[in-house]
Amino acid sequence: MQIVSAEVVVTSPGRNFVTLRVTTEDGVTGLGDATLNGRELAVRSYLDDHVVPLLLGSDASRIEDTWQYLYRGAYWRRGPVTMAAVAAVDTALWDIKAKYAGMPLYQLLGGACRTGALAYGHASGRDVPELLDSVRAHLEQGYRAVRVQTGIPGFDSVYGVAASRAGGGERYDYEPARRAVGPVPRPAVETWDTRAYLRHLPTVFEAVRAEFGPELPLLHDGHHRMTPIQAARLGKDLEPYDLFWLEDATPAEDQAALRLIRRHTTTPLAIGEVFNSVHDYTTLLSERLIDYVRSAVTHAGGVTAMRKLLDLAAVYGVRSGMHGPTDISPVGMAAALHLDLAVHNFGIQEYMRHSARTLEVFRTSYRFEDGLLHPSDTPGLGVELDVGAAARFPYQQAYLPVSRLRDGTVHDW
Ligand code: CS2
Ligand code: MG
Repeated sequence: MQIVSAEVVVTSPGRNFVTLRVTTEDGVTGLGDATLNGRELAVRSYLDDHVVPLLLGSDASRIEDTWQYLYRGAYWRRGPVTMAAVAAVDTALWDIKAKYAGMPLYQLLGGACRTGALAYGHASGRDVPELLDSVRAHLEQGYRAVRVQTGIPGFDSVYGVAASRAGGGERYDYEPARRAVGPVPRPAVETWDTRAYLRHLPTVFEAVRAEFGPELPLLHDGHHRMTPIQAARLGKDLEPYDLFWLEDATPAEDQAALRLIRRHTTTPLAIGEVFNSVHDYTTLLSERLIDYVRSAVTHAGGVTAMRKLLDLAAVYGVRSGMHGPTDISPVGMAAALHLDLAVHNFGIQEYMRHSARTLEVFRTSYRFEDGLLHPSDTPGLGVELDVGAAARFPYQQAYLPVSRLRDGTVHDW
């Protein structure tokens, strides 16, 4: 199972993606997602300049050993660029192993624990009536759980809120990365005020529960914008609306801060989309300060590392809620779905559908039916990359926005 080639494909079919394609001497190929929103070319360089040369001639079947070689062997470990690169190699090797075995990846991971993975989609509106329409549209598309984000009176643009209904139709697509334009391209700047947000949000959930009743699982993303005491207050204020989770209430690299939030509220907490290692979670898990782990295969070191993280989470009764916005490519999404099926402590899977253009480049076989996602039984991950189609969409520089308070101070976005 010797690796004879590995190439990094950067493509922009509507948004940027970085994909690693590894080929063995038998012509079997494996794919890994290495997309890091707004920093794509740094991962491409890490792979092209430092990882691909090490892969050539090595044995594709040695997945754990390759992971340790790239992680421990580099001496400089962790960090989003490194771990996205390691993740891509790891995922590609699992894809290859499953193809050699003639099995869908979830079978190699122990087989299915459930019939499908409950998915949530992103409902949003610039105001409450538009949000209610968006929730309705998601239910019509088959979603059985929705994330709720709205505009705040007095603010032009708020995290998680689509600027308009795409094409005037029923889709409400939210894509935070924006194409950089101008002679010195810079990220867009958004204005933020946490107090205005804290006042407004409970009224939004009141309206959504009044319209859709108590059953529908509702989620919300605070996107790292609160202090611990503000998050504690929001968690308490939202208790009557029975959230499935409140995500990223604080910038959680300060793990101990979660003790304060936890002391004050029973609203379930989800954290970790920007983490890239199990070590980012040790206090959060061992002290049971969170309920859901938000890491993605793409950013946390691949299938190998994600499986270990979820197994550790299971010891503390914490469940999965893998990150799945459009910046997780269809390859990263497929890898997540195989794990979703195979781990016992699955919670929910975020699923923002990719655009038709993206799906021209990535030929997927997973399905979304009755609110559940299903990886296919195709051997491997079940995704193929059309390299010719990818070449038609060259990389376009794009950045996530930056937040500033009204006085100009940079704030967490
Ligand atoms: C988000 C993402 O899906 C989520 O929960 O927080 O949309 C996030 O903003 C992007 O992945 C950033 O790249
Ligand atoms: Mg999030």
